[in-house]
Amino acid sequence: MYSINPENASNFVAGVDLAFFIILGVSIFFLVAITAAMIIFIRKYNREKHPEAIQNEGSTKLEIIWTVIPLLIVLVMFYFGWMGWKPMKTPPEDAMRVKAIARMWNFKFEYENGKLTDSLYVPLNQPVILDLVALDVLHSLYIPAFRVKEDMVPGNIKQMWFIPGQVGSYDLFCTEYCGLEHSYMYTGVHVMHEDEFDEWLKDTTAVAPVVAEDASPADRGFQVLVKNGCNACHSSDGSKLVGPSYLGNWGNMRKVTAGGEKTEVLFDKEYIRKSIYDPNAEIADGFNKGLMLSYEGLVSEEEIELIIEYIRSLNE
Ligand code: HEC
Ligand SMILES: [Cu+2]
Repeated sequence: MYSINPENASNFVAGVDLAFFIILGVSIFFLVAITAAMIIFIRKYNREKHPEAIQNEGSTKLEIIWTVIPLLIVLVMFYFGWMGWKPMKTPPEDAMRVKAIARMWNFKFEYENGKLTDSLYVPLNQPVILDLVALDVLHSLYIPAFRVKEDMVPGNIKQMWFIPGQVGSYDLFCTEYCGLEHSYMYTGVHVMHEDEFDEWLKDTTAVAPVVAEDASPADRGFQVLVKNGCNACHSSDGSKLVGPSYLGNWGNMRKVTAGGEKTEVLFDKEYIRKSIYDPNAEIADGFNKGLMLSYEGLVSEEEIELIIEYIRSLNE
């Protein structure tokens, strides 16, 4: 149904590369031609040979030539660019859908059965539509090997689609500067054979973090923090990142701003729970509002218990 060149990583490679090489070819041609004309003119019309300058009062013929020829060239460029770009905007109806969720500073991919992963997995030769969700600021999802790139705009879910054409792993990263740890928004897309992919998709345990069953609650709590990308903004050694460190606050009084007023609250279970589900209700002193988003629905009550065990263990 969908034809694909097996040499290509996606169905868009041929179209984008054709436009790219045509534009590159035109540019190289003019670079050489203009440089050569300059050198020839310097030799031919220099002062020794032409002591008197000649004034040309215009030439309609020349004006038409240098308007029409460039116009034709840019129209050729436009045509190939358009032909490479247009199919990107018309995804097929029967494509598989994956939700790509970006937040400072990681990607999450959610499949139709609820499976959640850090990197993208897709089946070979099957069209895939990504619904692009940005939770906080502008991000942009870029898969260079597939020749696809699209901005991710908060409050405006855009789509991107492609048909992977070759089994393998390719780079996938954020290409819109989105803050301090933008460069960490770097992961991959893994193209698998269809039967392999179906097996993988069914198995919802395969990507659960590898933590030993008998690990202590604190260790499991740390894994929850890793899994959710919390450590991009919070350290465990007392250093100040985007948010406060986990270290040294447990059981103390915390200066916060709540409802516009400065107060103090006890740094306890309830405060941690509230900080995760409703981060902007009480803003820790010295930090900014609006950077941390609620993890309600992403981090469960049980996982919060484990996080609390971890934060508490830092005091020991
Ligand atoms: C984009 C950066 C960012 C990410 C990601 C982030 N946070 Fe935060 N967090 C902040 C900032 C900034 C504050 C301070 C402002 C506030 O209180 O809302 C904060 C505050 C907190 C506090 C209160 C700390 C204190 O000392 O008062 C806790 C607890 C917390 N975050 C836990 C988490 C957990 C757990 C996660 C992951 C599930 C997480 N954060 C992800 C930025 C982030
Ligand atoms: Cu980003």
